[in-house]
Amino acid sequence: MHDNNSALENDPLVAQALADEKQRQQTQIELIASENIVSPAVREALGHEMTNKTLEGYPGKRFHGGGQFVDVVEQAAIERAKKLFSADYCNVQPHSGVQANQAAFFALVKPGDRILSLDLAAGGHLSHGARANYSGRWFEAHHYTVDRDTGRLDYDRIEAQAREVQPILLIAGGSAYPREIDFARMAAIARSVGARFLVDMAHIAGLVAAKVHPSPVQHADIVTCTTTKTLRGPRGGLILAGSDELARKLQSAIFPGVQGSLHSNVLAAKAVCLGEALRPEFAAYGQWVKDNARTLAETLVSRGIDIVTGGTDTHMVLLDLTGKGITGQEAEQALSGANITSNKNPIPFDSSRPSEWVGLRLGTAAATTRGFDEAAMQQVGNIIAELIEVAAGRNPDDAISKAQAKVAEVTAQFPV
Ligand code: DSN
Repeated sequence: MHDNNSALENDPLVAQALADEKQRQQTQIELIASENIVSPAVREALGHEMTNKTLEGYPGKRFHGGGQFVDVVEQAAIERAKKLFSADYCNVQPHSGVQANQAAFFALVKPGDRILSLDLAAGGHLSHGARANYSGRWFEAHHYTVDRDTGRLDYDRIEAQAREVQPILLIAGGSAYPREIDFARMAAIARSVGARFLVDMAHIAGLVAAKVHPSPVQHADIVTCTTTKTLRGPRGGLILAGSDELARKLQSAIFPGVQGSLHSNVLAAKAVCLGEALRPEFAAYGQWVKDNARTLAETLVSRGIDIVTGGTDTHMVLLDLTGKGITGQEAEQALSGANITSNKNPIPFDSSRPSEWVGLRLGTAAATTRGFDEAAMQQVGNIIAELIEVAAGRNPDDAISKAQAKVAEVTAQFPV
């Protein structure tokens, strides 16, 4: 039941949903690759009265009065992000990763311009020119994909395609590519065709911050990311650049280009999360996230489950369930029955219908924040392998209740 001393006592519906969500997070294993568990300090900033403050503009140049304390947190977030990512430019106001990308487009391309980005099924992102997204309608979007055999980016082919397409903007990064990207090579490809180069490092920002993944900041014209995911911060976006060249365009692209007033409390929470990411413990956390993903991938492979690219260099493991004869949705449901949360995902060259996708995407950022160690990740991998066999009809249904009991054991060991 919800807490009767809560400020929400007059809204039992919301109070109960919040209490239930807290309990859900405690009793399940979170493996959605875009999720994490923020610190109490980030939550305190998010729930602060600073949320009451309306402001437009930038520190020292606001359109409303009373912004002196928001200026402090926004400036701190900017300075911390610049230090963390060795960037000369940072804008911390994007409300999301999609809006950060929108601002990058606003600064670099015009409607109708050609853009070249990673195909959605191969791990790209909706906001990089997918047909269902505004970016696919406003720009002439072309997509590169991965090698059919290895599942990895084939830079020679991307280069040949870039020569053919002659994009104004080349984009790297996305939501489901589990391997390191050669940002230097991608930048060289962009330069060779006179294109600008944008990297969306939303998923790997925390790994880049921890210096356990190469940084795109010195290679790209613009880097965007979310502060959620591996960076372990509030919901929101960032824009970074290795030089000040595009600073004026990017400032006006966010405001007044694609956003109005800022989210003051979120800026405070971003400053907190960036401060946390500057601490040495965060570098250790980043390495641990990667180690856990590798352990998870190795355990699954040892249980006969195919992994796209055969493994991972990041926090992410993408299962290919073709050989199991089940869809990602069926696997997601089987895992969910035992309190493991994941998401169905396309794999390269997959169907365009989500119900037919044969991928399941897993990520280790949230479980690592809880303290899951190698033994726990092996246990999780084995539980998942058993549940996939249930979904494939090769394990009895009571395997789900056995898996549930094992999940309860693991989650009790590592409280949120
Ligand atoms: N792009 C979505 C994901 O990766 O899950 C949300 O961040």
